[in-house]
Amino acid sequence: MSKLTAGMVSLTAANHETKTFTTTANMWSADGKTVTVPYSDLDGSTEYTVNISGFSDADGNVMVLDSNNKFTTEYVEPAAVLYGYINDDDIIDIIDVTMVYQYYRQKITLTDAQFRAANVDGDGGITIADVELIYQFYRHKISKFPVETSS
Ligand SMILES: [Ca+2]
Ligand SMILES: [Ca+2]
Repeated sequence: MSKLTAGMVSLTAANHETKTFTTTANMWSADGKTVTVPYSDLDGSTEYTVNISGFSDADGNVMVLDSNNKFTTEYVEPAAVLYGYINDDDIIDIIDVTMVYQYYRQKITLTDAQFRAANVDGDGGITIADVELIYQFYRHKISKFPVETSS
């Protein structure tokens, strides 16, 4: 009876990230009434708006964009930050100091997790102060970082 049309479903997150899915034949149920959209990798604790467009009826009339549906993903506990542990081992040593210093000197890049672990004074960025603090920790001059004592 009706010919298949490619509808479009997209999810817009509160942070404006958008994931778009174009429906294909194998997403339709046997009776042609239900579309199943597979997805993964949504962010936790995030409200998504479901935008549905592009579906048409038997006469080819295309539906009006519908953005009336929202859902919120479950809260996700943020991963604990292990301050000062930059490379992937269990010790704060000269390697960590060196890596943060090299990042500060713009010689290397850090992952987001490494950046958080390196920002031991809790300000906005990685400065020589972070390098010095990690060095002091390594030399047993301090046993805690400022970011761990505040808050
Ligand atoms: Ca280390
Ligand atoms: Ca810092």
